[in-house]
Amino acid sequence: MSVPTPPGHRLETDYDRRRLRQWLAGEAKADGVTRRRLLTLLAATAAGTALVSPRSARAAVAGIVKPLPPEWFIERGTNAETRWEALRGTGRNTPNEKFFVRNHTATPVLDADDWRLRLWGSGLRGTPGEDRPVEFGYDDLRALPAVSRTAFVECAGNGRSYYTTQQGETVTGTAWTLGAIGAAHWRGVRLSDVLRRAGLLPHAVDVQPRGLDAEYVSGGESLGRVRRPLPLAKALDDVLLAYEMNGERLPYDHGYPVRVLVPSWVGIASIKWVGDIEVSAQPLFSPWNTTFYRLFGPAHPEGGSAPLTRQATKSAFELADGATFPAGRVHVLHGRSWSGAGAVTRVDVSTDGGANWRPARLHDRPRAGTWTRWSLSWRPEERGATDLLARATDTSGRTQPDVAVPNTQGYLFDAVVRHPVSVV
Ligand SMILES: Nc1nc2c(c(=O)[nH]1)N[C@H]1C(S)=C(S)[C@@H](COP(=O)(O)O)O[C@H]1N2
Ligand SMILES: [Mo]
Repeated sequence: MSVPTPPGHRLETDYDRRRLRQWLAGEAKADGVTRRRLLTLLAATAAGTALVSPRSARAAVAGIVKPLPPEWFIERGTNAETRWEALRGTGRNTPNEKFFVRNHTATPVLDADDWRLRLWGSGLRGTPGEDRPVEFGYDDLRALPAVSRTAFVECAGNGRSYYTTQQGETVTGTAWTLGAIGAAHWRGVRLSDVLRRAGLLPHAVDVQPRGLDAEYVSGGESLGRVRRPLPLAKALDDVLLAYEMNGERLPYDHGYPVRVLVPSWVGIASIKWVGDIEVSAQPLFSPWNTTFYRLFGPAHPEGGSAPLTRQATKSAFELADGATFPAGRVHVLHGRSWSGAGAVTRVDVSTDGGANWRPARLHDRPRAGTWTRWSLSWRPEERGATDLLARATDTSGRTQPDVAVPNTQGYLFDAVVRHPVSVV
């Protein structure tokens, strides 16, 4: 595999984009040029790149700031999926530059010095008045006790394309394979600490963080800014307001300056670029817990299931689709398995399309909220096409089924995935 050129050394257009971003982040000067104008330029250079060079067009989804080398990412509309083969040899956590990006619109390049987090609503004592607002600046958050947590962020639609390719179902949404997940070491403050400091009232039931990215338009209608209610019990349990990712300042694409991090839950709960949090004494609703992120279809209640919470159980090989293996030699297959319901403690692998299974060797101490790496050696003798399969079992007793129960929006695909390879 070729090594991607370091960011910023590739093309002049990259340099332009970077400079504009630095200005937007307050790191460079551009007197007399409005922010709006520069945002327009930033969008234009992203689009311009596509006209200049097909290679960098593949490497620049408009609206994502970081470089997206095609060796690491598959572009999917406004999103970038991590290639599993790019995780081979990385540690337990996903390097920030390889972490998938799921954007409803585009990454806003914000300035921590201007940023404020506003908490408001009927569930707060707060400041007298209807909205009872309380504000925290970036430095206010950094001054609170810091906590760290290792957790994956995974899109609820990760693996969606297998509903179609393995099960023949028609589903809507981004056709992810298995790369809409990453695990990281996050550092920030407890949401519970911030809520208590803001004057949380005992009758509060829901909190709703909202992003500072642009309003999301679907079918010609604006659904407003990305927001999704979180039950207070979860908000007080293990949720962070994160400002660091793997020891670095949170990258722009992953929510700079601050994102919500909701361990084990569907990725949509982990609101990036959080600007305000409504704290409510009444249950809250948004399109993201009504129209989206519920299960619809014949196997589910009329009107849909309850709003999605925990992620499914899944496994993936650190291999490209169609990878080739010379016959008559020993190969070591590597992969990872994870679950939103507990730690993965067992993984079984088949190298013959599901006929025979062997337990994989686990490389990590199983932990809830993140994945377990594993390996298995394989000496293929027969030349030709075969499928590799991996099946995880977690501490809650869940084992990946052969078939996932379908839903119209293709969420929570949990069946064992058939990974095609050939022996040559
Ligand atoms: N403000 C905001 N937060 C957001 C999103 C978004 O588009 N805007 N996408 C959500 C979805 S659907 C997912 S899966 C995760 C993806 O996080 P990542 O881009 O850091 O990988 O962010 C969530 N938080
Ligand atoms: Mo998502």
